[in-house]
Amino acid sequence: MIDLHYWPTPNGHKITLFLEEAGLDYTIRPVNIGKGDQFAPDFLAFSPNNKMPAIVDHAPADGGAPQTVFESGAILLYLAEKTGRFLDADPRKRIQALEWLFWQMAGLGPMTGQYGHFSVYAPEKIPYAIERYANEANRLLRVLDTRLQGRDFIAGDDYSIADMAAYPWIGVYDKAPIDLTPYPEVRRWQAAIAARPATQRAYARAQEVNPDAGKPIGEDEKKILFGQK
Ligand SMILES: N[C@@H](CCC(=O)N[C@@H](CS)C(=O)NCC(=O)O)C(=O)O
Repeated sequence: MIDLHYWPTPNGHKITLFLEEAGLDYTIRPVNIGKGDQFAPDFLAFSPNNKMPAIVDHAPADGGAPQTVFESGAILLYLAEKTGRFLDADPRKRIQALEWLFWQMAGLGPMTGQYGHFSVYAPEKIPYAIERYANEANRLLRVLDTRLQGRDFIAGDDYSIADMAAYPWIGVYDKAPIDLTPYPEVRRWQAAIAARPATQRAYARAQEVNPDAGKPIGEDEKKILFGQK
């Protein structure tokens, strides 16, 4: 049994995408980040960066004490190694999936997140910041589109943790949509993942946990999320 400490955001979706695909037994432990649950000492004890997702695996492969993991990329890698799924065992294929997993963690996620912050949430509109991150998000979409040419999925023929990391970050801001018209491969890939039954189950879980998932957040939540020093 795995406890998933989760709130329905793009980084949270990555892990429900995996767990639903793999059919692993898991319990969602909601971490309402707009209310400050991420600062609870018992959460910080295993997720010291005060962010979700994080997991506690009560049945780790070595049969020992529960294993905790924070950081969505590390969680995806942990789950792939635990189950032997969604990460090719062949070293040359495996490293390709990991390249793109790290690309998402260091590039697509943070840059798109900053684009969303300055476009949707920032109290003042700073054109330089919006343009900077819009350019970077678009550059990354171009990189992804090029990678997907001639491939069903990011790492090749098979759906992998690289796809699960990237998918939730595409088309994420309804209030500041990025036009995907120039990226036909991304659109084809996005539609294929959206149609997977496990994807639909994962996003249904999101709605159960927070029916307002994906909607703009309120002023109190902004203070908690963006007022940290
Ligand atoms: N690099 C982290 C980022 C996780 C992250 O940014 N989580 C956000 C929601 S998407 C969060 O928990 N924020 C709470 C806070 O910043 O206090 C990961 O991929 O797990």
